[in-house]
Amino acid sequence: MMQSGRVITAFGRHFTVKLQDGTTRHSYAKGKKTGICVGDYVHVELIGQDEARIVDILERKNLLYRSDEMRSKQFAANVDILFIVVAVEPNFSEDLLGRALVGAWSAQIKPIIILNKIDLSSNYQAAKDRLKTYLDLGIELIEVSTLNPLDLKEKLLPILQDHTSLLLGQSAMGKSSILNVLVPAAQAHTQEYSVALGTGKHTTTTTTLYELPEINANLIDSPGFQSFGLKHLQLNEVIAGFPEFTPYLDQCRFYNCQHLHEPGCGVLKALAEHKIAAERHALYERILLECTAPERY
Ligand SMILES: Nc1nc2c(ncn2[C@@H]2O[C@H](COP(=O)(O)OP(=O)(O)O)[C@@H](O)[C@H]2O)c(=O)[nH]1
Ligand SMILES: [Mg+2]
Ligand SMILES: [Zn+2]
Repeated sequence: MMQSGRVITAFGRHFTVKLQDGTTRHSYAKGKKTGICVGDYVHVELIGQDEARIVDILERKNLLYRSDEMRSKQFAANVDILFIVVAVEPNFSEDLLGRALVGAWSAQIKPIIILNKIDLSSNYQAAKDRLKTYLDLGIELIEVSTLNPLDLKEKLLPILQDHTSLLLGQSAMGKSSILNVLVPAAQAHTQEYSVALGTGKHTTTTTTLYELPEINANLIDSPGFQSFGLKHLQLNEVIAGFPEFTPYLDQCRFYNCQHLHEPGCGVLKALAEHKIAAERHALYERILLECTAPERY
């Protein structure tokens, strides 16, 4: 019998699929089918009482990649909102924040920055100052402390409602603490798993989609996940990650300008006039060079 459902965990070739009746099934990919990931809507064939075989992936709204040392791997699909968790302390990386924004905007996902640990008041203003560049881009900022869980829920639950959101943050920003406030049932699952695959030992992380049924919300967490893979992006997708370039793009002399060294480039002119932040253009250049470098295997 065929049914539709959504992939809520992925672990190698093993998946958990939540069916429309609310039950979950341990599922396998049919034959050589690959590329199934958390957040995918799928068709399954039911097998026995509690297993299923995934036969089809329905069309995706978007698909996100995580980077590892070697290359990018797809890991989540059909995401509406990206929450980027930064903290008053320790200092957050602007490189990672900028990359997360490129990942979100290139995939038509709304980014929202969560500034956590606002109870640490002595460094609060410095953190706000470092965020100014991003707030000037029009990104929404939510300020929370996990020491005040009621306030945190009051601020975040209305945004989560009716959407699939992804939580991202470099370590020590408080991502697990926030997840545990929003989804108490997540507590047991936030550690990383290690499995033996074939002859070699690999450390693998499980991406999990948590449900908040009262508000029809889904929250995806991927332990150990700090940065999107961006190497698959095309030039126009990287540029979409730098919305402050937009007003100058039509001033470039060449229609295929990469805004790196070209004469008559509107973006470089704006950079020279300090209308574009130097660190932002430097990040653009780093990402673009990574995208055009050959992949290593
Ligand atoms: N003062 C303060 N500490 C926090 C807050 N949220 C998390 N922490 C602490 O920050 C550290 C890192 O938190 P954790 O949730 O493990 O961060 P993760 O690495 O991003 O998952 C832990 O010691 C937490 O207790 C907060 O709102 N205020
Ligand atoms: Mg954590
Ligand atoms: Zn240009």
